[in-house]
Amino acid sequence: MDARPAHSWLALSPPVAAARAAGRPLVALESTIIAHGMPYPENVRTAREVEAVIRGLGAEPATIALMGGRIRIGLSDDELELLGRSGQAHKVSRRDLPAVLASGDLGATTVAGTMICAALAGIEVFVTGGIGGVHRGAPQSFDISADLQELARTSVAVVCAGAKSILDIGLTLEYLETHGVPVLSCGQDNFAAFYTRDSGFRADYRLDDADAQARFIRTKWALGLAGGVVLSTPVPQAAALPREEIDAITGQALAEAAAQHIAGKAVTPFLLARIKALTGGRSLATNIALVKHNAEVGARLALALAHS
Ligand code: PSU
Ligand code: MN
Repeated sequence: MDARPAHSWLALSPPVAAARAAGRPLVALESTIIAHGMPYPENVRTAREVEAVIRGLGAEPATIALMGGRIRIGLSDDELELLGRSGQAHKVSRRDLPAVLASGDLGATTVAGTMICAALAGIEVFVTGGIGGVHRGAPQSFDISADLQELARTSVAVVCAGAKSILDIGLTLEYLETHGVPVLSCGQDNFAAFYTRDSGFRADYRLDDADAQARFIRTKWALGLAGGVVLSTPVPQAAALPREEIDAITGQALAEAAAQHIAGKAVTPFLLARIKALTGGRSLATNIALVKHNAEVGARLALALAHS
């Protein structure tokens, strides 16, 4: 039997197909943030607003999810709604992709899962909230997000607001360095820390200008250096949370996760939900603001890459 080509699983939405035909750049968006990262209905509303930000700047958003045994590149409003409210979507990283595609189940792709699908569809830029990373206590738990391995191997630029302080940001950056993943920062010297602007760790290179970011990325890939690039940009000042508050709440959420023996893929969604509850919902407003800002940076990068 001939092997079925990977691209035969892809299904482009009509707007994505039209944008591609017209030569308009695409920006991939993940769906775990919708299905597992935010509550309904804010998740669906945010997903639509993020898409609108990208369209407003002249690029086309392509939210990626698994539905009916296909890798869907671009979702309709009804499909975003289904993903956001069903509560049934699997969280799909590299490991889970074959199982969920073969079963035909609903799947929400993580950063790793979305990178794989974006690369298959030839999309170079992907906007998310925060990347997964090395969890605190990883020397004992071995909990290192598959996002980092994917960044090492799959050639997609990932725009994010850094990584959350639920992670060990220092070890996350060490891991990325070991695997040759460049960490660029836009707007400041340091890597961002999701709810707060400054992680206290320097990014590898600061490139504020989209054309300079595009030149960097093109140079990497032209050299045959496969793999991703992280582009970190801080949450807008007005939406940032105070660092002391988020540190204290993060500590409490981590202690609760340990006490309840939360493990594996449930860890990140558990911590996000607890942080939201412990901040009285303010972390959600911050999360929404930073994703929309990331979408602006990502759309500008996609436009710059298109004419580079
Ligand atoms: N960070 C967030 N919100 C999220 C995630 C990360 O601020 O929703 C999701 C992303 O999809 C990321 C995934 O790829 O969590 C990482 O999960 P894990 O730590 O299980 O690899
Ligand atoms: Mn994990």
